[in-house]
Amino acid sequence: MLSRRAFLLSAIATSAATTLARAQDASPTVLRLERRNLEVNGKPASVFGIIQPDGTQGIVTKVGARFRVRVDNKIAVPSLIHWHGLTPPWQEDGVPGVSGPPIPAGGSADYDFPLRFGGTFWMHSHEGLQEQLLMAAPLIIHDQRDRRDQQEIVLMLADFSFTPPEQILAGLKKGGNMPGMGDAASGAGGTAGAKGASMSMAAAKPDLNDVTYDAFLANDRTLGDPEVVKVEPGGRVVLRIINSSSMSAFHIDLGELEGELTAVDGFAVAPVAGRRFPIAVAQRLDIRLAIPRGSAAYPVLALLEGENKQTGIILRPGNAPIARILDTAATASSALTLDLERRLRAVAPLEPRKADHRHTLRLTGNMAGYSWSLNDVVWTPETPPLPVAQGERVEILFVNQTPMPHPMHLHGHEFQVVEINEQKLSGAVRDTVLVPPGHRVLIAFDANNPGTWALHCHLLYHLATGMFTTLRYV
Ligand SMILES: [Cu+2]
Repeated sequence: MLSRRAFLLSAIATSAATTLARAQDASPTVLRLERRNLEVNGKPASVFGIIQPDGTQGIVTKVGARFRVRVDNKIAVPSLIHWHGLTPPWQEDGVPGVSGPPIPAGGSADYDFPLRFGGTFWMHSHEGLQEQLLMAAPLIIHDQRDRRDQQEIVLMLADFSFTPPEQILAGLKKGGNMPGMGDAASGAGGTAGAKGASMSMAAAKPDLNDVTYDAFLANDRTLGDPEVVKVEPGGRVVLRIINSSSMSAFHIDLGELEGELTAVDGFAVAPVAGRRFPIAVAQRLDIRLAIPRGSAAYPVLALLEGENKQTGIILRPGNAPIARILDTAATASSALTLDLERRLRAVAPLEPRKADHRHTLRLTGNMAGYSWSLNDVVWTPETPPLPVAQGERVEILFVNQTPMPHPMHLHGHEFQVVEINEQKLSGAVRDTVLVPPGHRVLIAFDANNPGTWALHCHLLYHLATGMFTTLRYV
């Protein structure tokens, strides 16, 4: 039996331990939704940010930890943040009107769930058009793949316009910015003549880049004043590239360096060596690089698909001289294809199993009014969710019947790409897949996270005008 003194000491120790545990419990990572100022093309720009009190953008954490976060809404309007690629309980998924109400101005919300897997993820507002104003940040989860001897470099890509997003959307609805669609009255770029020319090409060429942007940003900067990252000559680097653009896909161009793609959307793939890798909106790429022992600087560029615009950062070993790189390339890049997607092989594929259900989602749109849809249904909160049952292996077939590519994103579940144009494969596990015009992409996932989940095109103005649905199971 414990003496009274021993009992008291032990009780004090227990209570101290409990207090300590509570203190740790009681201190979630705080993320503030804030206004912040950037300089873009030499002009001031007011944008949003998701920032910790110490100035860190977003979060770096580790697998197995809990995602314990408090979001403080310090902007003047409601907002809600989605943890892109994570698998929280559905009420913490951050989609206004689907997972819960937005956080009012001045309000806050708490999140607490376990992190099942590591990798490169991101967070962004799912409220209105806030994502266009850069309400987005990295969400990096370290795991056993991370090595002490490699330098981690996050490269966040974004498209930027001085035109307010509501005005961009209004312009799109009037048909102004859409090549091959409607009049050019409100066009941010091009003359009526140029529009006429692109109209005649619309049938033959995919329609890319609905919106004409003022700048493309890499870690908030343009090539006029790029971020220069110090690297070790002979050192190892892992690039974590996040395409947080609202509407823009890129080709990553490593220039003289050959990289090794090791993960897409956070999930490991059998390594693919190369100098150029496509990245659709909302996707991520983890690319390993070996920095040579020379004395040259190495730009990592992102080339806008179908155009000659580019952005990027510079890797600088030692004091290597840095040459100015223009934000306009000599030639236009091509449209993104699924050539790489076809070659990707998941390191940890879904376990083989026959699907219980297959849903077909035709990607559809009415170009005249800039309204986008799934199976010709423009989503409203009354649209019935896709029926799914817990424990099922579910397949979703995306059939793109429009002349535009659509990056399709499923919330709350990782999926595997299992067929492209009726060709079976054990493709990448990921959360966002590109479906080019005329293509059919089949994904499979396990219904293991009950709730109501968003499934949508990640092009912001497509999502905002109806290319969205939900699935629900309990
Ligand atoms: Cu779309």
